[in-house]
Amino acid sequence: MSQVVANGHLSAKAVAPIADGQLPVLKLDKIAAPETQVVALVGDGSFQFGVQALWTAVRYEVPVAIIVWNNGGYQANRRYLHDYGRRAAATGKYIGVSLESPTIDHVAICKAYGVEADLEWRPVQNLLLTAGASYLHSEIKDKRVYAQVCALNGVVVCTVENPTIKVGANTFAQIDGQPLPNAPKYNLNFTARYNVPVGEAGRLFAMTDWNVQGYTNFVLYKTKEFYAKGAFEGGLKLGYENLDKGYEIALFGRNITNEKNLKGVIENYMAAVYNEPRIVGVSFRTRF
Ligand SMILES: Cc1ncc(C[n+]2csc(CCOP(=O)(O)OP(=O)(O)O)c2C)c(N)n1
Repeated sequence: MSQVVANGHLSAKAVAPIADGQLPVLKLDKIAAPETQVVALVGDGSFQFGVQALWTAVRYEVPVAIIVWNNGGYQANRRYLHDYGRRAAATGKYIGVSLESPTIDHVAICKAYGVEADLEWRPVQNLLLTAGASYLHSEIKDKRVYAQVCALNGVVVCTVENPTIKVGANTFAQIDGQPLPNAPKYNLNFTARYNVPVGEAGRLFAMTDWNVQGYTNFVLYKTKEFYAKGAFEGGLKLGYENLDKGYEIALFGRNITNEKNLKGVIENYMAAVYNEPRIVGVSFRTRF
């Protein structure tokens, strides 16, 4: 189930209190109904009124999506100013309603709060570029916490870089300062899609997608073996889509550069789990 929350500033006439659509309210909606997918559609002006809610959302891991409608100003107020006394209309000076010079970099704001950020750009017709970034810093802060390390029949089999202690036959590493396992430090995504219209409802398309993952540790302790850094994977899809009839046929490739990326480990056996090798295939998708 999904629910879209609009904030009422879609037209200049709908001057609902900004608070109705403010980010803190959305966050509360999500906490009250965790099974509901909450999406904030928020003007760039309104976004500024509750931007600090991003911090709370990240701290308490409240998953809301936020779409910022960016018209570079408080358009509703500009409209009022235009009508009010007609002075602004006569002079062309609309004071206090611009959000430009400096331009606000919303993606950078989100990154600063530790939120995932996405950017969509259509530089020319039929070409869509998207970029996404997320950053995550996790750190265990407790000198008293230890984790059992890779060992087979009492013999340590990997190269542990934390201080260790032995308790009976088992070896434990002190993991103070370590990041959480399987939590990439950052994720970068990039996609590009180009459409060539064919007739009324058809289009040929070419698309590519790329993902790069920052340092990812697969266990609780630090080793020379059990981590990945800068792993990347790319995909390619060439196809035809008919929007009227609702089908798509495509030739696709996954992991097209055939990267071998470590995805997980079986510690005691020093065994590695890798990603899928390059896959090339044909796909057909339709709607019923
Ligand atoms: C809490 C609160 N403060 C101030 C206002 C006055 N106000 C109404 S609309 C608006 C600007 C909204 O700007 P934006 O979200 O960018 O939407 P736009 O009008 O540009 O579409 C302001 C400041 C309000 N409605 N509520």
